[in-house]
Amino acid sequence: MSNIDTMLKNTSTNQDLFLDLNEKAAETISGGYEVFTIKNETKYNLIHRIDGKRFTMKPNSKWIYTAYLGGRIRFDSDMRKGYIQYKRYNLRNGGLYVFKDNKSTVGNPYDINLYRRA
Ligand SMILES: [Ca+2]
Ligand SMILES: [Ca+2]
Repeated sequence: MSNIDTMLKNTSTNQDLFLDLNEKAAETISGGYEVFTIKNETKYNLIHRIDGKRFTMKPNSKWIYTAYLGGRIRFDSDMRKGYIQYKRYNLRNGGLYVFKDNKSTVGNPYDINLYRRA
């Protein structure tokens, strides 16, 4: 990997914030619903639930969701069959979230996570 590639990679990583599990405490829902965007930057078809409803998102897709029950997402972050590691986040109105490979877990090249980009 060239230095430029490395720089771009670092820049891109820094723009993605780890989700705050305590966002729930700070959020105020206006108008009774929340609108947020989720992108899938992994190579997987990602199954996830938002407020209990099941969705499957193909790689490179970008969806805008409207959530009426708080915008809580749940997904299996371990892409291996036979391994389930659920993650749950409370998404917020106006947020942009991205599914990406989780590079922080060097021992597991098969896990993904959801990161906040805006
Ligand atoms: Ca799995
Ligand atoms: Ca929410």
